[in-house]
Amino acid sequence: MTDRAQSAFALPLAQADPEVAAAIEHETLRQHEGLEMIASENFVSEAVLEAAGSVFTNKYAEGYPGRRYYGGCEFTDVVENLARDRAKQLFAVPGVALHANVQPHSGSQANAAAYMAVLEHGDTILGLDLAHGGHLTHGHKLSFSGKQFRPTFYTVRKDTERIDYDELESIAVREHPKVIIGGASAYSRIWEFGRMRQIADKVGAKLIIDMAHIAGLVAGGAHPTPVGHAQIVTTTTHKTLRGPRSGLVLCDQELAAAVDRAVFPGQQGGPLVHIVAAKAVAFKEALQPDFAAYARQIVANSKALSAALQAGGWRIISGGTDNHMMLVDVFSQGILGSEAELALGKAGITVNKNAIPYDANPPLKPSGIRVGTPALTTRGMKESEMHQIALWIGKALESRNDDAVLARIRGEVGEMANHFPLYAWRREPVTTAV
Ligand code: DSN
Repeated sequence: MTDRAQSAFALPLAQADPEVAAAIEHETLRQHEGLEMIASENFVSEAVLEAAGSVFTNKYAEGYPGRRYYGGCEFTDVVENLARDRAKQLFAVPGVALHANVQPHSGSQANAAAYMAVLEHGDTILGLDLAHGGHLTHGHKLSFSGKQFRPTFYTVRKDTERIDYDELESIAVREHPKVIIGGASAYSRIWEFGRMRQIADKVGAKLIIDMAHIAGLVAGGAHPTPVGHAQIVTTTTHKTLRGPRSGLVLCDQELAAAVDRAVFPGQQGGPLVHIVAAKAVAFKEALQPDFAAYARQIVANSKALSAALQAGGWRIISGGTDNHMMLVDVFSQGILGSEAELALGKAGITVNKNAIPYDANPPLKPSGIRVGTPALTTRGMKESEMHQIALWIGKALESRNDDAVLARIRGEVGEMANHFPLYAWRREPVTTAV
């Protein structure tokens, strides 16, 4: 390496690339100053952040520990084995011989691998309709899952806005799926995994549960586990589980070889070793006793927020929540989800517009917003903060066309956020408007 290249190589980001450095600084401020209420987002610990930014980003490691296609994998094997062992420990169920694959880059790739392990092209799958809270990879026509397989769907009931397991059973009997998929991106009620396995067994299907949204609640004992019911469980690692953005597959030992082959070389090449290392750290954190308290507090905060919004006159889909999130039917008060997202954004509260079941409005201008509590719970907020946030949400939506009011709320939000600091290097109260 020449001296000139050597010196450029060693520059800190702020000097090497001021534009990217500024964007990171602004994003840091945004995360610190606002209220992050997107149900699928969270804040990782300093330790997870450090592992994700480590020199493992430089390493290729196709294969699995002890069976690699590259040299120099001795330390990669250490972190991948730690991640696998900790994932198994975290989701252990007595009597279940669990296998873990920690290499999927994302939840979508975890799902693709799960399907590849047990399905042939053209097989029938049965998942929760995207318009009723399901996920793209559960059979949507624009996703690989809807193109490679024959997708069929179950929905929530119109009156209860909850899954009707009797109806799911009738659909399964009629459609003969080879796989039934449970799990959702926008469903606030407890899943009956045992009932789903009975239905799957009745029609000769395998049960795959995508627990991405609730994995942290499962790990912390705040939601029943799908392990022991589903033959394959997939998840992302960055939502309630509070790890880096990535994926994980858990399965029975008898499917271990098929799942491993489906992840690599079936779906992916080299794993992202820095992210595998960060997953190992996150799983260790989730194994600590205080993670169970965290998971319980996420749900307590969600219930408190839902009740406070209802007290303010807002309709919550299915009448409440059992988990980390809720769907608010803002259109019942004449407001589009897109308008609500914009107004709340101006007030420093980040949520996403979301379709509600049986939505008459289009996806980009739906009737609802999705609101979640995992990230604010990580910051240490509790029920009293949720009550205040419900008041701000109500005021911001009511004043959605009044930028002065929204700016005033944003100031109050920033003040509260400063009492719940995020990262050590961002501890000083932030006053700079971005
Ligand atoms: N995009 C994720 C969510 O927000 O729920 C699901 O993958």
